Amino acid sequence: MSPTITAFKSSPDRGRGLARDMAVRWALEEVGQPYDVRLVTFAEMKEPAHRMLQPFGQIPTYEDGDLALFESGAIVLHIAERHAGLLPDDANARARAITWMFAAHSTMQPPIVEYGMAALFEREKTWHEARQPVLEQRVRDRLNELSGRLGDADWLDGAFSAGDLLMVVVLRRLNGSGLLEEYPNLSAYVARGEARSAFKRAFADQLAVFAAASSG
Ligand code: GTB
Repeated sequence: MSPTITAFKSSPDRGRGLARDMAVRWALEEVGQPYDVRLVTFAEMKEPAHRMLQPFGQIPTYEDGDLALFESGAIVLHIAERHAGLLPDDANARARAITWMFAAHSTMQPPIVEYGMAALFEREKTWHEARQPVLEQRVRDRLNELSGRLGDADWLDGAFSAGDLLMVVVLRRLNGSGLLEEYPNLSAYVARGEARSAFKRAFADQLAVFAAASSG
């Protein structure tokens, strides 16, 4: 039996691959694990049945037999531990790759999400104009540090890993902001991730869902 994940029936990102099922789809594609998708509306995500799987009423979730998981990072880690291809065999290299997964979600993601949310939902607030440069600088500080660490390497620590997968997914949220473009090595890093065939398949699949919802 293939695992089943949940995703938006009609994603507010209009198929740009920014919703968090993207990381899970990409991980499953990287390891060659077929999967099913159950599409949910915003209303369905708030129903008790979905909250049994995801207590915060969000996507994505992951079900495989009697295992049910939520949190995209935990799901990607589970996939990476179950299948070859996303974590190195060497114990220390594996621990470092997992560290990069946490760095993506715990260190890079918060200022990036805060910046994106402000741009999307707080434009009309009286304090928006004063706050935006502060949020922008917080993102720049992190990008600067990450850029320095990546240098001219292809990936963060040797071969492509689940750490790179989550980092690329997080950095993609800056697409179109102009901030990522200030760091040519990070732009190239994201482009390298997006050029992977597994990414392309995952992206095409989530885009097809949005296209179907828009045409129906
Ligand atoms: N920490 C959780 C995880 O990583 O799994 C966060 C999950 C999450 O934020 N899910 C969002 C959700 O279900 C969808 S992805 N939101 C509904 C709700 O909370 O009611 C976040 C997202 C939404 C939209 C865009 N966008 O339009 O660009 C990008 C990302």
